[in-house]
Amino acid sequence: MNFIVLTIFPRMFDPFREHGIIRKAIEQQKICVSAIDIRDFATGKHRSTDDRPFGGGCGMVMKPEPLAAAIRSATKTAPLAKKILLTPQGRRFDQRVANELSALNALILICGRYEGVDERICQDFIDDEISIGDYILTGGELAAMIIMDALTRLIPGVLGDKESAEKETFSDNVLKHGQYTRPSSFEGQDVPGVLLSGNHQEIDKWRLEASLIRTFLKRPDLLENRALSKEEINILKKWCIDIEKIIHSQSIHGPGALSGGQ
Ligand code: 4FL
Repeated sequence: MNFIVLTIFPRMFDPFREHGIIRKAIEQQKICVSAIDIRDFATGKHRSTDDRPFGGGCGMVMKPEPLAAAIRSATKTAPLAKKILLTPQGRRFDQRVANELSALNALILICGRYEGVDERICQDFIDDEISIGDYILTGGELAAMIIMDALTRLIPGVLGDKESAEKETFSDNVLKHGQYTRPSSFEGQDVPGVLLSGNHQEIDKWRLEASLIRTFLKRPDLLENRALSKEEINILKKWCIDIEKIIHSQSIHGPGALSGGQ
């Protein structure tokens, strides 16, 4: 995957390139991350990339000419690249969008700064607008890194055996169960015995149940979007029955039965 980032802070991407799986992916030529300085395409004495908004108001707007020139230059090196503007006004980035974009060969990621980008750029030079969440950053650079990071780990061969198979979380609308490693007892807390049993059928059962209950407690919204298997429905039904038992016992011996109070 060829990532071309257009930014006024290209050096922000140096540490991104130099660590961990991203670094390895670059070394293995699975990805290429080039950060192009929009200022290189600015003209005039001050090479400014921003200007005051027509109509007044606070903040600065990114000028159209340097951005257009930078996008045209990047498009020359990657003619088929999808041109994505990072902006809080874009469609929300999630694992689905990550999967969708990971099918592409090249992305041009345009990092806006200041109060925004001249509207004529958004209209004529952009294929897609993406937001990483409902908050305002100082610029799109971190959003671009997040997108590149999420896409890189989806590229076949980028994650080794040690890290792989993790693609499940979120794309399947269920959270991962708790994980444990040695020691089996840590500060008085023991690893669930079943995980030490070596019984893989029981371990799988425990993990599925732990995933489901965790999703129900932490992110019930995800569960609503999951196509539940028969086994999963049975697990949920078992909880329902257990909870009903508790409620039933309360209505017999329930609050007030002993104290006579409120
Ligand atoms: C981009 C926020 C993507 C959230 C300021 C400039 C942003 C952003 N997702 N804030 N770009």
